[in-house]
Amino acid sequence: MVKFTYRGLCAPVFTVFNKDLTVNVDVIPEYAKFLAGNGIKGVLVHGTSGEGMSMTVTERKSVVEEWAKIVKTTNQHLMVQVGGCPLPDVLELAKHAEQLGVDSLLCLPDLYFKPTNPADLISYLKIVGEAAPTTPLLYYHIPEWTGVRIDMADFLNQSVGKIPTFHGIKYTSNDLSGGAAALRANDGKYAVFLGADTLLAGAFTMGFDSAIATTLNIWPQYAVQILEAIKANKVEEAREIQNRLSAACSIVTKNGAWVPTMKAAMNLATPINVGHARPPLRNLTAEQTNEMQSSLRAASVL
Ligand SMILES: *[C@@H]1O[C@H](CO)[C@@H](O)[C@H](O)[C@H]1NC(C)=O
Ligand SMILES: CC(=O)N[C@H]1CO[C@H](CO)[C@@H](O)[C@@H]1O
Repeated sequence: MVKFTYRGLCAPVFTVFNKDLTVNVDVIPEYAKFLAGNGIKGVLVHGTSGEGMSMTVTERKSVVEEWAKIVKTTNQHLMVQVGGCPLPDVLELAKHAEQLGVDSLLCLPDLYFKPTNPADLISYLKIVGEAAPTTPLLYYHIPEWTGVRIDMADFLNQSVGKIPTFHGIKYTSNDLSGGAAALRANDGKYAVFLGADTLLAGAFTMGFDSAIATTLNIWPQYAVQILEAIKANKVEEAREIQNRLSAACSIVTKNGAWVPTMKAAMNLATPINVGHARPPLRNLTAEQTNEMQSSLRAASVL
């Protein structure tokens, strides 16, 4: 029986691209140490923030190899997203990750032949799980981007006993009611990682204990403080920090898509330069980046 005990915060790391948009793996050790130094005990590689779906299999492997090396030093939990490409590639990435000894796998649904009901999704994840039989597997629910709108509580209940390595989901949706139902599925035995930066305080209040949020790269202290405040029943404090973080998110995302704007914010706010996003994502103009910088300063988050 494959165990999965990791709970808490996990940073969905960006892939660092050079100026010519080739992958840069040399920054990874410094990036891992920066996060570890800020209290981040887990990382997710090749999620949405990591642009895994914009990379070749070879590139994805090279990034995972570097993270697998450095987490041996930083003792961070290493979760790797292996989906979002043709199933044979998904299986190859899952096997590769398992061989490197990563701590868990996260998997998107097929993005073209989408599952339309829990049974379809369970049979897909079963195939993925069989490719990495000793590594815990989680499903990546992000309906706004995948268009896969399967009810998570229903899916989780139906999945019980069907996929030996299956342990939970990343729940990226603003529907907290559906998230709370997912927490209660299977008598609360599955891990449910919230993936919504602006809902941390609300979700932690409702019983979530785990999150994978992009801003953990940029302002790791905020989510850490929100979680601690809720655990200590300091609701006002949690709300105040959440408001500051949510205000920062609206400034950052004002002039573009989530990933390129968040990468620009990371470059402004931290010593780590993650470069630009790959097409089809469009990065910001110099004027937009300057405006972001002055607005973040005015909001006292830079
Ligand atoms: C899932 O199972 C839990 C019990 O483990 C139950 O309370 C809940 O109603 C079920 N939800 C759905 C949507 O089937
Ligand atoms: C609009 C803009 O700033 N585009 C830039 C995005 O990033 C690439 C790669 O660094 C640049 O070449 C573009 O000029």
